Amino acid sequence: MTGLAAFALSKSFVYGVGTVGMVGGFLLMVYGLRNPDGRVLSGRSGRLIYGLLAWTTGIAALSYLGMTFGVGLITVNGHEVENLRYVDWALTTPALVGEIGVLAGASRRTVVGAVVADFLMIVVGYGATVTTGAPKWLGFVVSSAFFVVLGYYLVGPFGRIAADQSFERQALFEKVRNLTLALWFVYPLVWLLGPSGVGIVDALGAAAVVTYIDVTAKTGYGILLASSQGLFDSLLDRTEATTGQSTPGD
Ligand code: RET
Repeated sequence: MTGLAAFALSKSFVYGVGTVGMVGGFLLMVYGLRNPDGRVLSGRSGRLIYGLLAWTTGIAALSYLGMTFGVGLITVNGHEVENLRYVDWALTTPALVGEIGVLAGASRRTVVGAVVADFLMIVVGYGATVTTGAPKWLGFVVSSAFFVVLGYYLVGPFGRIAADQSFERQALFEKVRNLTLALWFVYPLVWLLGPSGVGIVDALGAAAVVTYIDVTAKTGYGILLASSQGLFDSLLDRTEATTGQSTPGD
C-alpha cells in the first residue's frame, strides 16, 4: 500500500474529515445566529436554537481536531478508547436534546428530564467502555435504559407539546425527532459490535461509522434547520447584492 492509501485508511484521516464537517456546520450556525429570524422560528427562540447548534458543532470541531492528532487516546484492556469523543458527547448531546425540546416548545422541566437521561446515558456508557466483564455489560444495559427513557421523552411529552405548534414548526420537529431516533440507535449498535463490545467490527470501521453519523447528527441538523428557516435564501440574496448579479425573472 502506498503512503497515501494507508493515510486514507487511517483514523487520523477519518477524524480530519470529521473536523472539516464540523467546522462547516459551526460557520453556518454562526451565520444563523446573526440572522435568527426565519420561517419557523424568530427572535429569542431562533437565536437559542442556532446557539445550541453552534455550541454543538464548535465543541465537536475541537474534539475531532484533537482526535486527528491522537489527543486523549488511551488503551484500556487492549483496545483504544477516545476520551475526547465521550467528553464531546457529554457536552453536546444534552444541547441537541435541548434543541429538540425548544423546537417542540416543551417546558423547562420536561427538557431538563430528557437532558438528564441523555447525560446519564453518556456517562454510564463511558464507564462501560473503560471496564470489563460484568460491570461492562451492566453499564451497557443501564446506559441503554437511559436511551429508552430519552426516546420516551422525544416521542411522548415532546411530541404532544409539538402538536400545538405552527405547521412548519411541527414538520421540522418531526423531521429532527425521527432522524434522532433512527441515527442515535446506531451508536449502541456500533459500540456493541466494535472493539468496546464484542469486537466484530474493527477500530477503523467503528471510527468511520461514528464520524459519519456524528457529522450528520450535528452539521446535518444545522443544515436542516437553516433550510427550514430559509437561511440559504438570505445567503443567496446577499451574494446577489454584493456581486450585483440577479437571477432571471427577479
Ligand atoms: C453508548 C454506550 C452504550 C449504550 C448507549 C450509548 C449511546 C450513545 C449515543 C450517543 C449519541 C451521540 C451523538 C453524537 C453527536 O455528535 C454511549 C455508545 C445507548 C446515543 C448524537
